[in-house]
Amino acid sequence: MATTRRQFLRLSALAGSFMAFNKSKAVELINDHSEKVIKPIVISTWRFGIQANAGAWKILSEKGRALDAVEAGVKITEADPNERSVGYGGRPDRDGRVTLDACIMDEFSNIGSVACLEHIIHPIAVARAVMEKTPHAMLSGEGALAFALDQGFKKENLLTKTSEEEWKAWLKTSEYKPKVNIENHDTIGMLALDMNGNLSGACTTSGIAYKMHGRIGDSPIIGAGMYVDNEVGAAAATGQGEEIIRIVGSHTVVELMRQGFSPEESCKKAVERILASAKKRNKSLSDIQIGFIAINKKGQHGAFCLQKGFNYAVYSPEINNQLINAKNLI
Ligand code: SD4
Repeated sequence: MATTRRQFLRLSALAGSFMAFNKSKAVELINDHSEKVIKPIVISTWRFGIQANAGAWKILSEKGRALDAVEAGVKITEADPNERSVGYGGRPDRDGRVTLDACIMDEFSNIGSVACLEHIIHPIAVARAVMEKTPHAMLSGEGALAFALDQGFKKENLLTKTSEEEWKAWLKTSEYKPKVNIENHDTIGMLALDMNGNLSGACTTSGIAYKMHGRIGDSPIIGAGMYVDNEVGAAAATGQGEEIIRIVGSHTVVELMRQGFSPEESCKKAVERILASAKKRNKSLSDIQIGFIAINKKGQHGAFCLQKGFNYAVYSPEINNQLINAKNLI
């Protein structure tokens, strides 16, 4: 009942601002008396989310912490050389260097992140070490690598033969035109709600293929690539980082859930905002993808994307690790 009352009070406060809230949504919220919480639950981006979710589920189903689950889950994708967009085997930048971005956030709003990190197979674990062992939130480039080595992480070559050959072929034209849903689907974002009702999230990527060296996407930026508010919900993003950063995408999704919108509606509104912003700048988004995933405190989940082709994996007591196609805007 407490939640419902709080929602009602929030609605009353928002009523003055009819721009911010529509009436039918308010009615729907006031009628939402369900106290049912679906937990544990883990969701993650793209088809590789299935394998990653399975790893996270082992921890969640044994009453483990969401933070441990999301770290363990995305590590599976990071270590897989056949996933050409995350960690080991990821496509390099235009100089042939595999540079990794990752961030992690827990239920206490502890945050850790690494950007443009090279040679470390598990950037998410380095991000967690930044969170737990330094007074900082983000480390980048050489500093991040030095910190990782100091923490005992092993220096490795992450450029696989396949990635190197493809990059050399790309160099012949050096045409920078990422293919929607192929070179572009470069990120695993994972969100979990554990048996204690706590949320955490992780996000890790090799970024956009053949990017400029030093380019950092949305994925290591807390609030852009991923965000958790243990009172409300969590969100993660995938797709063209430059557009996601512009609206601080994942934070926007969480704030929309705070206003009472469902996870899917919140993701949709964030995608709409990106499209509206591009229109103002006369920029076409026809050749890029944007996707958001979100869960709220009740364990409800949702996603939305700019164009067809984005899916996400859900593992909960109700859904046995399945891929769901997100709805698209254009
Ligand atoms: C980036 N958002 O570096 C990442 C890439 C990605 O699907 O997720 N692509 O911009």
